[in-house]
Amino acid sequence: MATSFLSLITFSSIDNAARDKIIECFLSIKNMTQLLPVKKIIFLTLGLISISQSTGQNLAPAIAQNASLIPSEFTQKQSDLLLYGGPRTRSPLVQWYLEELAVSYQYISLDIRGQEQRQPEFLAINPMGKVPAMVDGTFKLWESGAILLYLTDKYGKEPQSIEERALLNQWVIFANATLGPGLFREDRREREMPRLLAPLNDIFKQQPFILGSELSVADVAVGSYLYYAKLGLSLDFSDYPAVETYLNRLSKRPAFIKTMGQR
Ligand SMILES: N[C@@H](CCC(=O)N[C@@H](CS)C(=O)NCC(=O)O)C(=O)O
Repeated sequence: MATSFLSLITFSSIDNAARDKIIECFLSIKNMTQLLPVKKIIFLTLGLISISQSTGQNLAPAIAQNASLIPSEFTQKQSDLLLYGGPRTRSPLVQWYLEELAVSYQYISLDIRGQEQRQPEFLAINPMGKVPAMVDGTFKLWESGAILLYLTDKYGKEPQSIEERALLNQWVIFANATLGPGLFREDRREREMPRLLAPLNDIFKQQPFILGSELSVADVAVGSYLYYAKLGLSLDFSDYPAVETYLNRLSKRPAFIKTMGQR
């Protein structure tokens, strides 16, 4: 909870004096162990109003803008997992998988245009300054594919063998290293699209998901790139009808609608 709240303060556009006062206020309230959470909220609200008056700064916009950073105790959502993303980025694909796995998490949306991803606080999480990035307890991880595979290992159905796990790696790496560039890089698209989509079409003619009858992390990785390409680049997949059907199937899933579908 403290991490989330301090992130809220750190990423808010308020001045340092106000920020220090808020942190001081938050920490003193947090340490009042005898107080019920609801009373803590009341105290914190009163504290923020008084800081707002004493510093002459209106804190409401900063807090409203960062509503997603409100810590778990306040939202009654118990989760140590923080996912950092931003508008018009690929972070919804990780959200999609978190929703499929029913893992509780807090989503922190960075202002990418405002370069929040280049601020020291975020560079301490991902020194490359890119989203998505994840913090699970004290563990930090970035690169969407690595995050997906971590989530599968921690929360997904256990692979039966090294070979089964290797197939998940294969598809996640394929999505990021081959399919993504093949569809999104204009200089490659004409040559790569038929080479990549025809075999995918053959797979989906045989089975509903990449590895058979059930959705796996492979579908989240591959399906999201196909979806981004179709939606963002208006690519015509009509030569690959089984791929179209596959995308329709994915896009009807509640976890998809809640995340990718909101993009
Ligand atoms: N291969 C990385 C790509 C990460 C990436 O390029 N993220 C973009 C958003 S989709 C970003 O953070 N851009 C901001 C920047 O480069 O400053 C992954 O899959 O996570």
